[in-house]
This record gives sequence, structure tokens and C-alpha cells, in this order.
Amino acid sequence: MGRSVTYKILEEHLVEGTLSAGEEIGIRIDQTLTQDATGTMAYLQFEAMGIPQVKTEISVSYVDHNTLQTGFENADDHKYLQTMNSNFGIYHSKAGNGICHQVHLERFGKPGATLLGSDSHTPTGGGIGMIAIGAGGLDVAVAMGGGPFFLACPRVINIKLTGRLRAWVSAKDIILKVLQILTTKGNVGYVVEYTGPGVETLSVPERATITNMGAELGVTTSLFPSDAVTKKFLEAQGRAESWRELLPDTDAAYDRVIELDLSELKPMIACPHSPDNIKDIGELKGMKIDQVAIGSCTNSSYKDLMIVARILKGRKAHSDISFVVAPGSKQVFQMLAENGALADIIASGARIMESACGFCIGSGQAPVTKGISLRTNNRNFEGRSGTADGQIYLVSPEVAALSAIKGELADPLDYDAAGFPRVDMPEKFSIDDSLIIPPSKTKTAIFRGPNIGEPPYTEPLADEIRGVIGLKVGDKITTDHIMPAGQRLKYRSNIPEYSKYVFEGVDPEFAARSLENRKKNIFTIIAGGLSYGQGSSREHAAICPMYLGVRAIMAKSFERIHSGNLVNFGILPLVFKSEADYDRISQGMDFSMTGLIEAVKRGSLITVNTGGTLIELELLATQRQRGILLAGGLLNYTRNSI
Ligand code: MIC
Ligand code: SF4
Repeated sequence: MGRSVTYKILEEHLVEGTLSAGEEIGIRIDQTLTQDATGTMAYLQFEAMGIPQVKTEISVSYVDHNTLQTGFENADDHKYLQTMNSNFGIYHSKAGNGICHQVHLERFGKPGATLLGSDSHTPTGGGIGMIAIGAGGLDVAVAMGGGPFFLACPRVINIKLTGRLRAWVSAKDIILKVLQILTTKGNVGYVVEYTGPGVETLSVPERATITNMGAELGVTTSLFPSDAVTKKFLEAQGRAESWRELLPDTDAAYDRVIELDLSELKPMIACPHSPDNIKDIGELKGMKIDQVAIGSCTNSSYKDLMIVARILKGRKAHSDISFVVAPGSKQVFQMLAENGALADIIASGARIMESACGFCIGSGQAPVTKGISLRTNNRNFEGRSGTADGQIYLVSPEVAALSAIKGELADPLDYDAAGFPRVDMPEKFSIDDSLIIPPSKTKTAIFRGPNIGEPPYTEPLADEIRGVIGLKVGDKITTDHIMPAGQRLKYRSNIPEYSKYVFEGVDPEFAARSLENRKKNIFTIIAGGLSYGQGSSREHAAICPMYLGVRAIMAKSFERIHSGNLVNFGILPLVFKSEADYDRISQGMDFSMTGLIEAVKRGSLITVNTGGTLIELELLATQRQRGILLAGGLLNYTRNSI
């Protein structure tokens, strides 16, 4: 049997284990990326490991999530990052240079390489034929130190693309269709690999839109082959030497094959509050809207924004809506300015935002109360926009631009196909890396303002833990529920402060109650449903609960990045042996767990005694992860092994 692109890259990078689906493997990481909101913790932890220089081929630190600098906290974080990066061999992409995934694709991505990023949308790099994986900051810190990244050897879903997209249907509609088929649940441990004759009809940024939002499936990553289209893209970025061809064997083996005829797809929309709540635009067209926001790492490439500019040219945005546009990178911004497209966007009445995450992470542009907002990003979780009852719908840039003009949801299929603005990829991108600061050759002082805390301290696993079921939640709890971003983002480097907001939108008393308990040695368990920990890779969703005294999560199932983060910070991810037990638990019950050290060592079932009722749970951890849990987290474990 031949090999998929996925297995070809894994084979080249395998350092531990064997390539047998489901088994734990360790792979060498060539490149890493971080962003400011996860980066400060990642670098504090890297410093705590005592390794003088990164050992990767290239490590890049981006500032893109939190650039508002309202107060000193952001500015302190940025200065810490720049001065720290300079000392440890890390490239630093300054605020204003663009969103990490967009810039990494443009300037650093390399077919066939592995990339580990402390951001769940790192799989954007799969658009250029990389194995690009999102993980917690501590995992990225270990990879920077030359340690392998451990993952379950994936099963591969092959999505075979045929045909060609019709006018007005876009890459966003492909991934929305895939989300409709596969949903956001039940895909842990899979990689999605795109093949088939339809692949060559898609440019690199279109492929990257698909692999980016593939994160919402909960898969390990998604990727495309590296072909002549990839080569042209890299040549246009002045990086021809980074290209290599990487195609699946004609008889490559896949675990599941899904055929998708691009010519049959329609414009689609993801409705509140989940990226897999998909409808055809036709079902909702005419819906009155309050806001349109175009940008984010999903849809802010040169091609995306040129299409938007052509649609807007000579037209005005509807007076009832708030309309914002954020180019994904300085390169995109500059090219739009140079060719005049920016003037068309400005003339339409759009507010032009910085090249940063901005509205996508709830950092500004919160919609009006109960407001309906059409956005081109990838997540529409409840409350993430900054307005608790905001109704966020996810669409393509084409739908967003047409709707901005109409003031209501527009169905592009009502427009003439001949009027669709076809935009070619440029022969040459405008290249100016002056906002990417290379590391310095000499050691300089590292800036640490009052907002820069200590890396979190964890204790080895206790043999006996007692406490209370502090919270019971339902299915699909996202890390945005656990650790809100938006206005609270500025506390990412300050664990005691950020911990005050754990589960803020779900139970505002949870944090204070748990911390009080912890002071009395009463620890906390959280009970959850299916797919606990969806979404963002933020390891704060493990660190801050740990700080409050959370020692275990019992859930029906977990998402990959979050369960890894829980282990990294010494919290036990426990899966109900019988899902019916979930119903036997209620918030406020006392619990005890005994004989934990032996049980974790042996990997046997863990029994939680809640008021006399015994609940059996499986520990979701490999042998290596059980060692990490015993040590009280990955930092202790790594230190012990150094
Ligand atoms: C996101 O889109 O949710 C984020 C904000 O980029 C996160 C990272 C973070 O919370 O800092 C992610 O995707 O991992
Ligand atoms: Fe930034 Fe949004 Fe992309 Fe996350 S999903 S990296 S917040 S633009």
C-alpha cells in the first residue's frame, strides 16, 4: 500500500514509537510559532527549563492577539517577548506585522516540515503541505528545547476534491461543508488530507482557509499536497528554495474517504453558537444584520481582500450596519494600499482595523446587544465576541461584502455569475520583513514589568484527594467558556489575576468559591459532557483551574489539545466508564479519591467516591503522560529528566 502525504512527513520526523494508528509517537519539530496571548507563558516556561538557545530550525514569536495597549499590560508583555526572544534565538514579529498564521504561511512555511504552534489554528500551515499542529505553550517550549512532540499516531480521513468552485462559492464554503459532514465532535486522533483533481484549482491561501478552520473539527491537523500551485506561491514570496514536491502515492492508504464535488457546493453559513451549525445561505437570506467584520486568520489574505475590494468598489456599506475590515498581514495591507484597493474599501465606509486578531478574539468590535454579526472568522462560540447575547454567523468574504452593502444577509447566487470578481494570485508579493526582528548575537537584558508573573508552580500528584464537585457543565464546553479572552486577555501573564475569571460567563462565583476551598485543602473536580475543552489551545484553561485547586475533570469525552494541557499541569482528565454516571453526579457533592499514585502508575481505573456512590473513570493518559501526572506536570517532569 502507498503512503499518504501525512505519513510521508511523519515518517521523516519520527523519533519515538512506530507509525501504527492510535499508538503514541514522538516527532521532531522543525519550526515553532507562538503568539503574544499564549507566548508569554510559553517563554517563561522555556526560561525555567534552563536551555540557552532554541534548538529548532526556526522559532517565531508573533504579537497579534492583544495589540490594543489599553494600559501598560500589553506593552509590558510585548517588550518582555521582544527582549526575551532576542536572547534565545527566536525571531520576533512585532505588533502590526500581522496575524501569526497568515504571516507564517507567507514568510516561513515550508512543505514537508513540521510546525508546532501555541495556537489551535496552527494547521493553517497545512495549506502549504506542512504537518502543522496546535498545542499548549508548554509543549511548544519543550519542542523549542529540542524535545519531541508526542501525539497519537493519526488515522487519516481523505477528502477527495473533484470539479471546480462556481462563481461566488469560495474556500470558506468548502470547510463549512466539511464541518457539516464531520461536525466538531468525534474527530479526535484524525488528520484530514485533501487530494484529488479539485486541489489544483485552489490557491495556497484558499487551501489555508480550509486547513485553518479544520481546527474546528477537533482533528490533529489538516493538510494539502505540495504541488505546482505551492511552488508558484513560494516563488511569488521570493522563497522558491523552500519548495519541494510532496504528493500522496497513487495507491495511498486512508482510513476513510469522502468525495466532494466542488461544482455542487453552495454558499453556506455557520449559525450561532457553533461552527458546525451549518445552513445554506438561501435558507436565511434577507436576515437583517447589525455588523459585518471581515478579517482573521481564516479569511484575510490578499486574494480574499481583493475580492472584497472589487465587490465594494463604487458602492457604500448600508448605513444601519457597523462594518470593519482587518487585513491579515502587513504584506496584504501594503499591497492593497499600493494597488488602490484599500481606497475602494475605505470609500465604501468600512472602518479599517490593524492587521491583528482584533474582533475575532473579542478584542474590540463587540456587536450591539442581541446584535447579528456576520464574520469571516472561524469561531462563533457564545460570548466570545464580547457581547453575551451577540449572535455571530460565519460566512465567506464574498457573502460578507455583499451583505455589508445590502444591510441584510445576501445570497451571492442571486447575483450574476459574470459579475463575480475573479482575482488572480500576484506574480510577486510585496516583501518587507522589517517588522520581523532577528535574534541578537549577544546577550541583552530581558524586560520584566509588573505584569509579567512567574511560571506556574505545580506539586507532584497526591495519593489521596478530597473535595467537592465544584461545577457541573454540559456538552461542548469550549476553552473560551473556561478562560474568557476579550477584556480579560491582558492578564495572560498573571495567573493569580487571570484565575479570578475562570468560568466567568458560566458561574461567576466559581473562581472565588474554589480558591477559598483550596485554602482549606478542599480540592475541586469539574464534571463535563462530550467534547470538553473544544477550541482554543490556551493552556490557561488548565493552569488557572489548577491554581484554584482543580485536580481532576470528569467528562464524557475530551478534545485533544485541552486534555494534553490538563496533563501538562497535573490535572487528571477522567472519562466516565459509563456515561450514565454523569447523571448521578450533581454540583456541590463531596468526593474523595484514594490510592491515586498506584492507580496512575498502573493506568488502571480511577474510582471517585461521591457521598458513598462509586464512579469509575478511565484516565485519559498514555504511559508517558502518566509519568507527567505523577511528577505534577510537564515542567517538573522535564526538569527531572534534564
Ligand atoms: C483562538 O482563536 O481561540 C485563539 C485566541 O487564537 C487561541 C489562542 C489563545 O487563546 O490565545 C487558539 O486558537 O488557540
Ligand atoms: Fe487570531 Fe482569531 Fe485566528 Fe485565533 S482564530 S489566531 S484569535 S485571528
